[in-house]
Amino acid sequence: MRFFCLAIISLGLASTTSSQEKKPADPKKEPAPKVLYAIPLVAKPGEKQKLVIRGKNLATVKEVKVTGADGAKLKVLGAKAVGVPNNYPGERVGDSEVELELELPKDAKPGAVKLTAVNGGGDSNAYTLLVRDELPAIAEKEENGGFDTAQAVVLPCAVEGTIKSERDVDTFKFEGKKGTKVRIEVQAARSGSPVDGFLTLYDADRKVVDSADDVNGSADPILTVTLPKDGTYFVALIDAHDLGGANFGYRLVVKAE
Ligand SMILES: [Ca+2]
Ligand SMILES: [Ca+2]
Repeated sequence: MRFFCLAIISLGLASTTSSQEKKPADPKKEPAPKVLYAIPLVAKPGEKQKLVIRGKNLATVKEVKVTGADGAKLKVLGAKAVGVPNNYPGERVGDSEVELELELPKDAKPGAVKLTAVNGGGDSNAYTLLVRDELPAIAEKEENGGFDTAQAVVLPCAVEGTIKSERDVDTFKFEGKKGTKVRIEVQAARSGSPVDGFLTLYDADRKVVDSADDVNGSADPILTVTLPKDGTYFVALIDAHDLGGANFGYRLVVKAE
């Protein structure tokens, strides 16, 4: 009887020891990567393009998966750590990047294409790539820092631009008709861009018609304005914190509703 009890106790101890050995902690395992945003921010369907994805723990990434676009081709060209300038929010700007060659099919759908970076620690978040839609795409052209150098655009359009340096102001102008309801929207922070957009609409007399900063819980401003008269209107976009850099991309959609 006594022997029987001892046998049970010793079996119990043995089983505890072996389950601890099955789950060893691995202090050498690196943290999984995190993808914050793409440079350029907007991808073009149907074209082979170079793209950089910026984020955290990306320097050791050798594989990036693309989903949501049948027939998409992706090649990793390289990965490295990058510096974060002083005063910049490291969590938003990222400390490493991967360079890719990406070819999306012509029918790639906005909102559907996702990129996942893989390192020894596992998979990153699935980053939703901003993809061009049916709106005419326009490249922002510097210098466009004021009323006199505003870049002329025709509605509807989607400007692809960069807040290229600290205190960069990007100004656009369009011809409007009294009573037209215009929607001006920045797409940046929702796609992970470090840009915290601030939009101001001015009339031909350079008087403020309306402005917007953060809308619907996002740093991306949206302005919806019924134009008060016929004439030229100016749209000025800045970063709300006066930050900027080559990786501060945005898409600015201007259209009549
Ligand atoms: Ca600019
Ligand atoms: Ca904002």
